[in-house]
Amino acid sequence: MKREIFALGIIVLVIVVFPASLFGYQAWRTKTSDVRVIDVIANAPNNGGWQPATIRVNVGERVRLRISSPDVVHGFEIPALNVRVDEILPGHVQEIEFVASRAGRYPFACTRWCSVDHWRMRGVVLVADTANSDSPPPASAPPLYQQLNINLDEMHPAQNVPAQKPSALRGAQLNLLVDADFRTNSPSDVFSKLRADPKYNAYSDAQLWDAIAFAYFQNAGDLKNGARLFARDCAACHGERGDGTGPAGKDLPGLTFMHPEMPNGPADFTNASEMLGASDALLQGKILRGGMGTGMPEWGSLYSAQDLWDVVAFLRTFTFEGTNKSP
Ligand code: HEC
Ligand SMILES: [Cu+2]
Repeated sequence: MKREIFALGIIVLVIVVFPASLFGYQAWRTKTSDVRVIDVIANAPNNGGWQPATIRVNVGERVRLRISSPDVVHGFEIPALNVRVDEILPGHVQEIEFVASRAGRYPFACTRWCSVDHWRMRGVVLVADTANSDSPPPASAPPLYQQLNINLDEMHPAQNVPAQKPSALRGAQLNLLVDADFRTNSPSDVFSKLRADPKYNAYSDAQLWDAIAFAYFQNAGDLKNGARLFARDCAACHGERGDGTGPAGKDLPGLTFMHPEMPNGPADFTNASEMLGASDALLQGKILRGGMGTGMPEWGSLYSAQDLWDVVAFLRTFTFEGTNKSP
């Protein structure tokens, strides 16, 4: 009796289960065959960087990236397509799928400080539209610094420097809401205008500066997002406290040549006489274009316009304290 049940079991297995699993396998095959699978290797830049660094796909195509890292932990992000893998551990394969609905160039980057050269670890997804090969990319307005004709390579010392660090919190208590456009005017220019206005004669210089700090954060970008981006992308060079002492900021190519006054690293955001002479448009321009003959990377291809304004607002927290929107 036992033997018969066993034999029956074998028959069921051969007649039913095996074909069914084959059938399932076929179904699985056809399902995955309309996915374009691309293997991507993440290596620190001095080990070869992204391979491939240019990924070519078509509009509407389902793409699956299989990302692996032979060396250290990396991250992967295609910001404009909202594709993100926070952690690619050595020896693991991370898979992520996306469909690009519009033709274009979509830069991607590593989001982890994998090495001193980490910020060079970038690549691009090229999405082709095979049906309409000539569809032009959507036009976008030139950045504000270009509209205003600001020369990013000029020094921008502040004409007015406060004796103490301006405080948005003290400014809030003054009940003095000044009206100023910080995108196009530097805080120092705003101060000049207010100081020349007899309406503010009753206020001391320090009070005007506090009012400026308060007014600044009233309309500034999202400090939380700015803080996140700064910690992820900038602190390694500019230092967590913004004072230019980050470990990756040392020995940058061109820095000591272009800036003998910066022997220890890049721009110091706690330096009021530098920062208060810059409008937001100027800072945004420097961040989006990068360069300046130094190791400052460009962020315009990875950040949205809003990201750029948010990180600029966060930079102001190094010279203005006591924001009423806590980061
Ligand atoms: C690889 C190192 C490095 C990284 C990463 C880096 N920077 Fe810089 N940055 C520099 C150097 C070097 C300079 C000095 C260039 C100059 O001002 O001429 C600089 C200059 C700047 C300036 C100009 C300051 C001024 O007073 O003119 C701004 C603003 C700036 N960086 C913002 C950022 C932001 C925001 C990030 C992150 C999104 C960032 N940087 C990431 C190296 C770096
Ligand atoms: Cu990296």
